[in-house]
Amino acid sequence: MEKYTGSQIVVLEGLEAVRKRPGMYIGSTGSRGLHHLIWEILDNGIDEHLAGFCSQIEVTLLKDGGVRIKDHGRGVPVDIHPTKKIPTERVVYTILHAGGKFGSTVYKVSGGLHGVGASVVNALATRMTVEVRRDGKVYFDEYKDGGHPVTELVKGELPVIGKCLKSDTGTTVTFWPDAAIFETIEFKPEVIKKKLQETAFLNKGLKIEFKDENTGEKVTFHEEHGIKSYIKYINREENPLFDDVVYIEGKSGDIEVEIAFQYTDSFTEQINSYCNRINVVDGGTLVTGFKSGLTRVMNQYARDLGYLKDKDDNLDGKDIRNGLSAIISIKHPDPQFEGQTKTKLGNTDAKTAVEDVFTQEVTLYLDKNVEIIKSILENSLKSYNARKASDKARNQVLKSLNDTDVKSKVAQCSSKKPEECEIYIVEGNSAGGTVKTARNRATQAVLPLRGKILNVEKAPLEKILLNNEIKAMIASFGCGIGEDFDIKKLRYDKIIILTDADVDGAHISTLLLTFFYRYMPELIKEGKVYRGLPPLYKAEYEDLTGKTKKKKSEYIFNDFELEQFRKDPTHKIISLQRYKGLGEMDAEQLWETTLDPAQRTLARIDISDTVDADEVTALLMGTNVPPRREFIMEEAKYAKLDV
Ligand code: 0RA
Repeated sequence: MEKYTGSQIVVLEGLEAVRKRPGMYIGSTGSRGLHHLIWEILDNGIDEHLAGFCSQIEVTLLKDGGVRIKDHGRGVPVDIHPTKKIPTERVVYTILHAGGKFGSTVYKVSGGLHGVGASVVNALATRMTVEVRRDGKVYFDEYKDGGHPVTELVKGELPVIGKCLKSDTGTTVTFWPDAAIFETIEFKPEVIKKKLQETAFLNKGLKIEFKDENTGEKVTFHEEHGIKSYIKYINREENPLFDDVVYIEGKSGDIEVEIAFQYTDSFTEQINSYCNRINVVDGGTLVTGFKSGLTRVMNQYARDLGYLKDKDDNLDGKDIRNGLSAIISIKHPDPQFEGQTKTKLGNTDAKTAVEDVFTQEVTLYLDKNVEIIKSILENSLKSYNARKASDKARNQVLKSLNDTDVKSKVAQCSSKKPEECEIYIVEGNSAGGTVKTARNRATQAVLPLRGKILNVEKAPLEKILLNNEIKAMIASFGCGIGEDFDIKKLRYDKIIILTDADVDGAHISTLLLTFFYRYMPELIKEGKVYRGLPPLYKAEYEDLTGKTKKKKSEYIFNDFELEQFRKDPTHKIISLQRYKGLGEMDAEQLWETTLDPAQRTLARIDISDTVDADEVTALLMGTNVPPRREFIMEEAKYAKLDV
């Protein structure tokens, strides 16, 4: 082993600091921190790509737990460093570089945990080897136990272990993470592939190969169209409003801007932003610039194309971003990352740059693609109208929730423990009255509905929400509505819709479910909504199985069951009562058939993606409501659940 010179000792003290507080350098010593080691080495290769010298990188998981990252860049310089007097390669891998890259002219990477330097990886490895291919020679260096060099220098220089073609240049780093530092040293192929895929999208043209020697898996990531392909990938399971992905690039001062976007019929907004390829999860100035540019441009088009009649009328940014998927990727020479996690860009010039480039370039594109503008604007207007209507309605509803006439509609239960409480929403005042008498007052609340709620096919949304019964539901559920909805505040474990088994009953429950889908979709997603299944018939019969005839009675829940019952030779039906409605049952009958948790049958309402929601929505709600593919109702399959 080599004797350390004075300067080497200082160096190793630096790496020792990394080993003492690894979290400070790589965020954590868990799986995330472990993978960070790979990203750190990978970044060096990507920098070479950005500088125009590297078009391929290979990442290989070795059988012995190591990982190898081979780039085809220029190769780390191996000459003697002018001040440190050791091979530059050793400077790179043993001296801490706080942010920024060693004298590199490419875009500086700083903030967060990025660009802490390859020496940090060395510090946290039991072993690391570096092979440099330059000038037709293969140089080699090796470190052990947290960055201690173990290769004997030859006349102060790195040993040459072989020859290669002059054109074959690059750096291969292999390291084995230290199990004494990390909670786990198991690399996860899925995590790595995801990162490599993202890296390929953000570095168009760069070919990244992944190999896992443990499984023999081999994948290549290579995206000729960069972030444009990224958008296609993000939207792969959505319905785009137009086929094209709009792609924009340009420069403003020193700042390079690249933007890709597309719209889908979903109701979400997804903007992924990157500065110097670092995902700025919390956005910041670059996102603000994009948003304000988009809002301005779209409002201008809306006015020019006559979508906005009043010159003071404006589409809200929120409406314009409805269904938007966008990637913003900028390169900034001096990024300032802010916030606790350093995941928000702070540079104000980034806002101006993105806004300027976007506005200028997108206009050039959209002027030639009027169909795209139209579909964006129509989509925005749909959202605008729906939001206006529902905001107004919601505010009115929320204001009146504490009115006594709203509160008095619900017969509450005495328990305040949501996990044991349920609420029956019952069709008809008379049935409601019977349920109130029959129920378990401790845990079962009742909301009787007077007739139909409203003909929602015709009524505008705000009217639906002004309905007192709907208000009573919102008030008694306790979890708000729409954007303010919070399922954690729900006062009941089950919401049970109880209607007559006829057309009107089916209609009422459809209206209720539509309302839930629209404003409280989590209720259905979380499986909180049920349909109570009252019996259709009560049969009095003689049981012929025994020697002595016994008179018995049985509730029958549907026509299929009735058919089976009739066919059964051991049954001699004396009388058959058909319940035309819940109101025909007395309290005792209602309890034992429909309310008693030990005997009743409930059908859980679930969501299925198979129905075309647009049609269902249009049918049920008229034209005032934007379609939502996510929340599609499916009538409960009357499978008997024992709940
Ligand atoms: C500084 C200067 C030069 C190359 C590199 C750094 C470099 C570093 C790493 C780390 C991993 N792979 C790398 N590839 C290149 C250019 C030196 C020259 O040829 O002039």
